[in-house]
Amino acid sequence: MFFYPTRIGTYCDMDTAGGGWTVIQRRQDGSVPFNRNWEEYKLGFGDKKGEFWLGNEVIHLLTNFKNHQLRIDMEDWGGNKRFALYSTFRVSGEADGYRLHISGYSGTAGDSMAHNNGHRFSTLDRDNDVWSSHCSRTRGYAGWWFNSCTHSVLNGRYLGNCGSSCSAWQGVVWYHWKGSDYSLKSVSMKIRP
Ligand SMILES: [Ca+2]
Repeated sequence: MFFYPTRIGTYCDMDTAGGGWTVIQRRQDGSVPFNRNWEEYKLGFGDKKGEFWLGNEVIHLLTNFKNHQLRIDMEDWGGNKRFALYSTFRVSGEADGYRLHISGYSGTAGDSMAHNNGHRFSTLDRDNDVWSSHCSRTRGYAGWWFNSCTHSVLNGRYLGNCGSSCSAWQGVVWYHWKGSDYSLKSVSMKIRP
């Protein structure tokens, strides 16, 4: 039995692509704010039946315990669905800033995570990105593995259906599918050994 040091428990997805996925993030209605500090992203927040972030510490422990893949499912406001699958996904420990190690893209959404590979996690109260500004504060106060603030910001603000005229880079952004001015209707991130 694996001990999960997270506030919210885990949610298992048995339906998507063979099942057996542990969901680590979900956005779907804007009911949970994602403009959270380092400690909140570390321990997790939200509601496992709704919107949540599982927590960097448990994501680190799971992905260091065993090699994992990451799948990201997204939907736009027209009901179109795309996904991105990464064959390798690992998050290092807090001492290393929960650094992201990701590779092996396949899928239909485009690769908006390659740019984040090798970078530490940043939050509104911690600037670990390599850009001169504080990416979290200029990208919807998201917690994310920012490099120079692009190309994915899945923990940005839930802006709703603003079409292609949302405030640039503020929403739930996956650049290689919808660009920087579109905020997705729903997204979920899930991992599997
Ligand atoms: Ca910076």
